[in-house]
Amino acid sequence: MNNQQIIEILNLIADLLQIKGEVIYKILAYRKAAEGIAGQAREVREYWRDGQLESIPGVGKAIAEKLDELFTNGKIQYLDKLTAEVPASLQSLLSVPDMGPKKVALVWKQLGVTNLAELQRAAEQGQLRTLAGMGEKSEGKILAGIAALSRRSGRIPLGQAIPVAEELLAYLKALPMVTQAELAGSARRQRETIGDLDLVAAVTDAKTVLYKFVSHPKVVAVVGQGDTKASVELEGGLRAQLWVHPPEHFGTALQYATGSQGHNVRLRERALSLGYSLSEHALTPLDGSAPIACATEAEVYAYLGLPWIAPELREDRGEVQAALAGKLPTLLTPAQLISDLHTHSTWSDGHSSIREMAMTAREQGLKILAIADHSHGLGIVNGMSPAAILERAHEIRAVQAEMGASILLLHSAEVEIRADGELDYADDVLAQLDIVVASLHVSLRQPREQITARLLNAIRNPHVDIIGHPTGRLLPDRDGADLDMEQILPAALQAGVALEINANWKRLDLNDVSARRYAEMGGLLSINSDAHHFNALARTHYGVAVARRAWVAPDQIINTWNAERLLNWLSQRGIHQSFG
Ligand code: DGT
Ligand code: CA
Ligand code: ZN
Repeated sequence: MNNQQIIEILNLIADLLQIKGEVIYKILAYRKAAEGIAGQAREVREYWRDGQLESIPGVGKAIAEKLDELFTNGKIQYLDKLTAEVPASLQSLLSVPDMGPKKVALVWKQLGVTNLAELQRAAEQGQLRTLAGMGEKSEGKILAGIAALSRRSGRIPLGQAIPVAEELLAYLKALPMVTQAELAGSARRQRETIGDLDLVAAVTDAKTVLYKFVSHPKVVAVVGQGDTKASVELEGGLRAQLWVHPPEHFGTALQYATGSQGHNVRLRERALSLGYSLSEHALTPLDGSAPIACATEAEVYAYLGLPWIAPELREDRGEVQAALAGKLPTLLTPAQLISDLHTHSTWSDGHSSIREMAMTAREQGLKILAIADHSHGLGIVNGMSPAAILERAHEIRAVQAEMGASILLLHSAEVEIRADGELDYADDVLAQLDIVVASLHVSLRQPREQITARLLNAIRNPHVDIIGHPTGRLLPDRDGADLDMEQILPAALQAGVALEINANWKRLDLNDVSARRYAEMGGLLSINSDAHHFNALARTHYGVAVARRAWVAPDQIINTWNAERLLNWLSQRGIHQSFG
């Protein structure tokens, strides 16, 4: 139980009291305690252990008793009582942006609203504006809030789920009754977001392993538990399920649980055509002879006359046909990336110096690093003026001199594509840079035609080499710009511009589908960290996953090129007059 969770519990109590219409001082007591805890660097659990809960500002005797109960029993009876008194559907109204406990209480008591559907109806019928302290405007906001809520996918970015999966896997692998444990499902296929985590374990004692799984400290609720499978909810709302099998079934089990469902359907069709039925337990000959157990995935594919297919390709996007024809793509690996061409330093909104970035890049085996600080345009914080580019050049040269031939530093900028489609720097400024990234950050909601024209303008500027995070989307739920890719991709191809696969797991932009389209046309792509701190330089493997899911040949990723080839490409694109 960490401080953040305790704060949420105290605020929930306050919300419920407020919905119920309790006296205000009681409500404030919980809010003040939550604020007091928010100001603590130390864990509340430590105060509790030392018997010092009441030394936390805002925590009096009554609340200290409740916290004591929470640490001792894992729950607070008072909260259970409150949640029983206030209908759960009513509590869910709190998740509507703009619906605080005060408004929830008001619509409940005045209009009898107890759930989302009723709230929506009341707002649509103009009933909310009749309530004290509300008007047409807040009614509109609530309607927009309900719409936003229903658009939320409930999916979790891959980069957020993977660390949790790794922790669970390490925990399972440490158990003596577990001989193997692997990630499966969409997370193993490296989809950009995942619905839930799927884990598969080969075990010698199913019951004990499932029991251990549901008692992991991160588990907040057990959703289901059977003889071969358990499903849990983890801290933060992520769900995970574990499937256990005897070691001799591990291959079929892992294959099944990895999916995708469409890929599995194709494999079962293939199995049937060869006279087998395929399940998570075995390959069973249709002629009635004994089932064949497969301990590895490779065996499953081999029995079906197929090479092993990488999980990233298992989306029923032609991979089984390609495997049959011996035409599976050669996939990129993280070690093949030797440059990072979109990074920031303290010269714009980065938090590390050029020297720190260069040292870390070299430690990680990179041969080329482009420092691409933001341009100074409207709405961009701490961007570089053209004069600052010249000053920065001195510093890049000094660090380059210190590092010698071990790494090549490139003078770059992430130039803003302004709302009117113009670039932030004039052509003579762009011409001073070794390599130029152009990106959209502002006015992403322009109509399709306008924003497409804006990006086309940047693509056609001969100084621009890479389009950074082309759509501007943010995972899981903020859509990117409404770009017409049918215009963007051919134009980029014609201009010879590389489109970025931004490796930040909140972006992964381009996505796998557009990246595959562009690669099939013969276009170039660039996988970059967009690091704003030297710590973030290493995290390009999610970008590699997108490239793999997009079937991109490593040679079409410009970050696999050595310095000679990259510089050659840049000089053929002309225009640049290096500082170097
Ligand atoms: P998600 O969790 O929505 O990101 O996507 P997945 O692919 O992880 O799907 P999930 O969690 O519903 O199921 C995990 C795997 O189990 C899935 O990838 C394949 C297998 N599976 C689930 N349901 C079915 C099914 O109805 N038919 C087949 N063939 N496989 C299934
Ligand atoms: Ca899943
Ligand atoms: Zn950036």
